[in-house]
Amino acid sequence: MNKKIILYNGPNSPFGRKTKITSLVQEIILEEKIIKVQEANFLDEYNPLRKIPTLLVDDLPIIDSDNICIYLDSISKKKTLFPKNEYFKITSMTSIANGLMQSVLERRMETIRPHNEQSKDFIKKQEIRTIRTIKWLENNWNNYGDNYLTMDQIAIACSLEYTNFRLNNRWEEECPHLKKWLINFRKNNFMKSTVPLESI
Ligand SMILES: N[C@@H](CCC(=O)N[C@@H](CS)C(=O)NCC(=O)O)C(=O)O
Repeated sequence: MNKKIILYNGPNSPFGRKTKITSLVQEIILEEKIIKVQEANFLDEYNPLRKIPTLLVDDLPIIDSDNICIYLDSISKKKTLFPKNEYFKITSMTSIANGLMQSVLERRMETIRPHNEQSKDFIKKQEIRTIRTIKWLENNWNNYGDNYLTMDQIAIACSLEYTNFRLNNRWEEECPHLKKWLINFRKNNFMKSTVPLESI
């Protein structure tokens, strides 16, 4: 019997976007529920961290976007997003993209705190890490022109678009390869249909 899969997601989460895209690409039917995570007391029963994305497979919670993507990939009949010969390259690049998302998110959370409580040093640190990471990807990520879709491509695209959405796209001036790659990757329907809701 088919399992009932619910994806608890947010309107703008880059981690959530990764999982939604994985479900679309891997053609997994699930119910997506967009929630306000701060008010989602019910989620604590499944995920004490109260974070999105959280996946529920019948009664089994799957926590963290990476585990959710691995799960969705594992039950799909489509080609894997984690081919064995490149597995650790793909997961490491995905972790870098996750860190980029986290940095942009933490900076954003700091900037919406009351002015007198904000730490300029903290904000600066996140901005430096963000720019350093994107430049590193420009120089070290060799996936341009690859016709086989892998998890790191999805994660990197989500992290760069989240940077543009919450910070700015100034990195594009110094990272021409990454910019060109993203412009092309954005043409995929799974990218177009998952743009952060607040940015529309
Ligand atoms: N490592 C987690 C990070 C998830 C995460 O940080 N989600 C944010 C939204 S983008 C969240 O739920 N924040 C709620 C909170 O911290 O209260 C993953 O990959 O799923």
